[in-house]
Amino acid sequence: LSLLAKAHHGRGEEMPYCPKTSPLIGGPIHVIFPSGLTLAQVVRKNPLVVRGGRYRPPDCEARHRTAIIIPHRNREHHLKFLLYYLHPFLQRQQLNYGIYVIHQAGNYTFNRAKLMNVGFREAMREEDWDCLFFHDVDLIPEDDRNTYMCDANPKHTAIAMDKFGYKLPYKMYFGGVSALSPLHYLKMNGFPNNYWGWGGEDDDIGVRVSLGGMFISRPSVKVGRYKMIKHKLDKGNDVNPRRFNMLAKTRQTWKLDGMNTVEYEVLSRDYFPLYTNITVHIGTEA
Ligand code: UDH
Repeated sequence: LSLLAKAHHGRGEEMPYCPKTSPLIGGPIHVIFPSGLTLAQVVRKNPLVVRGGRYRPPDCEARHRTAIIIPHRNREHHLKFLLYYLHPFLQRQQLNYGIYVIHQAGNYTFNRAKLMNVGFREAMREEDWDCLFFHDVDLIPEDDRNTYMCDANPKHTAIAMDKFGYKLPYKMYFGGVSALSPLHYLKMNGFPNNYWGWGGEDDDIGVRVSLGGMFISRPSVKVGRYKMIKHKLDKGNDVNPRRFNMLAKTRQTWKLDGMNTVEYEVLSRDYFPLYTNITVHIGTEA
């Protein structure tokens, strides 16, 4: 393989590829939530991040292109802390990356998984990402060695959260943060569109991984550590009482509902300094 990457990035010069393991990775991160932190301060701390929350390493050609997809409504406070930690974290990993916040318009019941489908399509429309991280807004990674790149199989990275005592809560758990390549995503027909309200969709997604003929890959528990920003169940995201019935039928429904059937209307696309915001109308329960 040539040591020099082609100058397809438009910067006009050829640059060496970044090393396989970034020399900037430092290991554990001490996560605290500074009071009074503002988005403007986060912008100032990240001078190399450009419009829409995009970044590429300044002196080497990244080996990986990762999009972060964040489902969102009414959690600006959490988003600020996530951006505060995530931008430097991704930069230390020498990634070419972009951050997309998929904002559900209106007050109807929240639908996390459908927002991920929207994020997948809208992010891929802009760039040939080779990995997508589906990322809850309230989970802060606590170790740099948790690399935001894809594996040969769909990867679940939020395996050790503080709220579960830094252990996997159950073997098939696939919630919080996961990483799929476009090929993985399409093999499992994306995520379900019809889990409205809290719960079940993450387990459905876990089942889709195996129905799509794949396995769940995971980092070690030392590395896949996350701190959750404490909060209560949101208004408009009540526990979904149908989740167990729906989950029992994933095998019958996964090919009929997912990326091949997702319908939505983008209301706006804003290229903010730290992220691309896509506000979307995703409809209501059938
Ligand atoms: N989300 C929003 N807005 C909402 C609901 C959910 O942005 O109104 C997003 C956000 O990215 C969040 C994710 O969807 O991280 C998952 O939703 P969640 O945080 O409500 O789910 P989780 O299982 O928490 O993490 C459940 C909170 C229960 C609190 C119980 C207190 N003991």
